[in-house]
Amino acid sequence: MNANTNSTPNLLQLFSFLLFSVISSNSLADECNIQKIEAESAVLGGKFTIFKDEQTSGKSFVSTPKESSWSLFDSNDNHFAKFTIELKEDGEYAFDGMVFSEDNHSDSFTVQLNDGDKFTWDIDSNKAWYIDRIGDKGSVDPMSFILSKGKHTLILYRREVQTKIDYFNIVKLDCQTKNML
Ligand SMILES: [Ca+2]
Repeated sequence: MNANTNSTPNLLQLFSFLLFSVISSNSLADECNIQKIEAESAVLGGKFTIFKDEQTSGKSFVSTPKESSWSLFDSNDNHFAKFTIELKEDGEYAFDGMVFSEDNHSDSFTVQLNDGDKFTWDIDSNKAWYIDRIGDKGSVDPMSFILSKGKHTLILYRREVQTKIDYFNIVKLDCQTKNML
């Protein structure tokens, strides 16, 4: 005879769960990866080199070799990985890099998007591959960019030697669809 005494709480729990699910799915729909770009597909200049690693995406990553001086804080235009990306629509975008740093002497790139100011992208020196959204150590980190449909250029310059990148995802922050890949 007590079989129905818990029916009201159960319905409330179910309703709460469904409401949470709807809110969660809506927030997820606000952001999506629209393109994955392998670092090894970049146009490389100077000391930037493709390294083979079976554990990485495409079995390769990009970095600069160890040198006598680890600190090259002045961005060096001769050493770069240049990506040309093409966006299908206007929007707000971010760039998520799969990166690796062995220590705090190998944990940053200098970044330039199109003709914008160069900035320092600092990553965690945690000796593990992880995703880090591109940001400016000196101001906004992570960053997003309002970009128009069409071609754009993203350049990573050498700043600290041996900072590694496997690939990056272009993320559309105002994404309303999951089927843009
Ligand atoms: Ca790769």
